Amino acid sequence: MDPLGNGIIDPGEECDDGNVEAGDGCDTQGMIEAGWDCPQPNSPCLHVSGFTAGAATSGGAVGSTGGSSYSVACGAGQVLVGVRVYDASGCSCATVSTQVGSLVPICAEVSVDLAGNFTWAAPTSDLAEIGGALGQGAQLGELTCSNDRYLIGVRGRVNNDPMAYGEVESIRLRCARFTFATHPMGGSIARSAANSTGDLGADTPDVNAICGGDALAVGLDGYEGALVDQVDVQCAQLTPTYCGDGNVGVHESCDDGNAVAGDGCDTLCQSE
Ligand SMILES: [Ca+2]
Ligand SMILES: [Ca+2]
Ligand SMILES: [Ca+2]
Ligand SMILES: [Ca+2]
Repeated sequence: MDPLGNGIIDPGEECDDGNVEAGDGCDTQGMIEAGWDCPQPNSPCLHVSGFTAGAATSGGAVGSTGGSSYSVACGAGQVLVGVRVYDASGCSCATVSTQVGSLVPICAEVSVDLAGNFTWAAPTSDLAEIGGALGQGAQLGELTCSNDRYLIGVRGRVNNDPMAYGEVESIRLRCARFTFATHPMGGSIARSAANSTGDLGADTPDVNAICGGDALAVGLDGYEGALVDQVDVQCAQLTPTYCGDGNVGVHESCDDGNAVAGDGCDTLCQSE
């Protein structure tokens, strides 16, 4: 009997979904296709439909404690992809003319295409502004990771001028690409090396707060006084959600127990 498509994972096969058709997660040679997982032999494969973020832990901080603490987190199914930064309006507390007076975190929904590539669409939410009364100056600009990358940390310079309190003086984003490996449960998610966006604020960045492992940023904690005193990056590991497992995950509008299109619920578990 031909080992291909016999429902048993034979030597040289990564999967066997009981057929020799491609495009359903297990190809004509018994190899798992990009964006899919095939946890059960002789059963349909499951398509990765998105990701959920686990519990957040600190990736480190830029700046000093002081003022009041804040904590902002992206909503379910969302992660941080950027920040909007405002200058310190009317601040005579430092000798520098430009520093991070306030910032607004920007979140977007994690999505995955049919080939298993991570992308994000237009940001879907603005969270509360971080920073005090002096923070509502001119908009210095908006930094976002490119839409095939996600925020994994920030890099900034702390204001060490004699009359200052160690506020965040400048900020840049650290971004990385995430990919879903084409191997069964456990191969999961890999992260590329970080690249940087440009700087908003004064002087040269020199302090890193960055997520470790394959984690990415889902929120910001820290302290705010008249200015942004500290930014603490909150990080979380991603866990894939699957279309075809019968559970309607956070990125799915339906799950009819298969990852087949044409029956009202498509391959990424979106209603048709
Ligand atoms: Ca086989
Ligand atoms: Ca197949
Ligand atoms: Ca599902
Ligand atoms: Ca379906």
